[in-house]
Amino acid sequence: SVFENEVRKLPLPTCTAFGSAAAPQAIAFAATDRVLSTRDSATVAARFPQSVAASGNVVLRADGLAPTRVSGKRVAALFSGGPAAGGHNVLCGIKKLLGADNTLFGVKGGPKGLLQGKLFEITDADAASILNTGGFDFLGTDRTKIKTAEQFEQVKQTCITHNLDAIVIIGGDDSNTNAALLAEFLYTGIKADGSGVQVLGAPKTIDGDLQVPGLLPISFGFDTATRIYAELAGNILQDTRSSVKYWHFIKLMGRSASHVTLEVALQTKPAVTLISEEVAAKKMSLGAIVEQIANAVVDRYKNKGLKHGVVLVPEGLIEFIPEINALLAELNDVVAHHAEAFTALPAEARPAFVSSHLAAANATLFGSLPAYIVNMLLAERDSHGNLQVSLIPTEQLLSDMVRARLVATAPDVPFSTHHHFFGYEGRCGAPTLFDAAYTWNLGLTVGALILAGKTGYMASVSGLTSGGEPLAIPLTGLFNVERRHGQDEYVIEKALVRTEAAAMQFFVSRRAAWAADDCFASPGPRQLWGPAARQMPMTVALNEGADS
Ligand code: FBP
Repeated sequence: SVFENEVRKLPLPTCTAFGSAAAPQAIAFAATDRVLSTRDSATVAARFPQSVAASGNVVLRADGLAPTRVSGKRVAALFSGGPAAGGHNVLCGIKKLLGADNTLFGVKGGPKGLLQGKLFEITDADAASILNTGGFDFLGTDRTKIKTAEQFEQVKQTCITHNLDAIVIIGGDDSNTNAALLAEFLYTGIKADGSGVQVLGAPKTIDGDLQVPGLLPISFGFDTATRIYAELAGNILQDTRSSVKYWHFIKLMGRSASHVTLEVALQTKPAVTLISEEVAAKKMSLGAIVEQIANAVVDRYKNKGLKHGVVLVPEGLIEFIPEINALLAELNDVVAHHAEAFTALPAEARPAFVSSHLAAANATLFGSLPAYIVNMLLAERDSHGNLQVSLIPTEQLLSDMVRARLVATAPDVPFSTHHHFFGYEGRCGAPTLFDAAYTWNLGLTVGALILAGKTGYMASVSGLTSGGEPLAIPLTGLFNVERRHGQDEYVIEKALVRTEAAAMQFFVSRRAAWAADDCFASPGPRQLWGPAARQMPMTVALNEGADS
């Protein structure tokens, strides 16, 4: 189609480190003066001795073109977790850098496909057909966490069967943790000559919570998703200003951090935006949040006669409300301690059973929640132990509670509502120019790391406003140890919205004006050409020090 042809022609800026844009070449890497550490570095070094000894947790940067051409490498790449726009370009970048004298395989169906050895060779024609397309459908993806000894052996078997030299995991924080565990496990003794298999990561997630200050400004997929949500939210802001009768409650995806919601708020300026991290920092109760929204509804009506507005709700909010978090912690314990009795009960009997084991304050809060929330709080967690927040209708909960409050305190204020959840529609759109170029360069960086024989690193491109600089971040330098399900687990801490960060401060200084009257912006569809196409995410630009 015409659209497809035009998208294929999207200019993809290439970091100068790779030489010419038309024929990017392998690069050498050198140590920077940045050594990563966390509070648990000593424990991590003991668990990952080979990786830490090799990298010293030192960040690497490009150091000129590679002195010799490496050939004959066999590399397998997979997607892990939720889709994010630009994943296909990572594959194209790797393929381009590896060239015809190395082989790139795609792993079908995510980490599970790696366990099952579902590999196929990616050809130049494949790469040409997926360049600049959204989605992860070329390979597929899943959320299998590689954790048991048997699973690690299965991966080893796949490496041996396909004579692999390297594995690339394109994923978020949990997936990159898996990459580091595999890098250590496969460090030596896998191939006939006693050598190991390299494992590299690429930073993906629309949630934007995989960031390393000064080294990794954002994960890929965030820009595309937030521009799609901003277009949709902008359309609703324009609609409700036209029909002047509805309050729209919009839940925005982002499992934990509120980066997506903050970005969409900056792009569209709605009346009310909740930021989970601020709710936690200010220890706000559910009642206090409801009061804040209700006050905006009342003030807009009484001061300006406005019966409409938009409320942005981050998907992960519920877990950040301290009293709900405390309830969830006790709930998880109760369900774990009484697992047999709990699972034997029919679904409708479970809330009462759980409630009878809760402390009084938690039981009261639990009892005050509507059934549609209670059922989700008791629902099964995903394979990483996460509450499935995308299935919890927080937007409905808040609007129901605001309505109840208005009925009791301001019955004359009109309040008609609609509810939306923008999530899946943002993950697979054709990548923005930012994501297309970013992922292409991430792919080139991963390819260069493979040819340079590196393992246990996550690729990054920093200096996004000034041409881009390929970097390699040692994954072990990011790890902390967390106690989960009675065991120590190595985790990359999610980068949450920092309430003191420039982007948040920008929002805080303007939100009262956005609440008082209609000040919204409707940014329209994402642009592939022209000045708007070159705009980077506002949160990233502000946090990186761009002018407000
Ligand atoms: P990743 O962290 O794997 O990229 O996934 C992010 C996300 O889109 C979250 O925003 C959302 O909560 C979750 O995936 C939904 O998961 P699923 O696709 O399994 O419904």
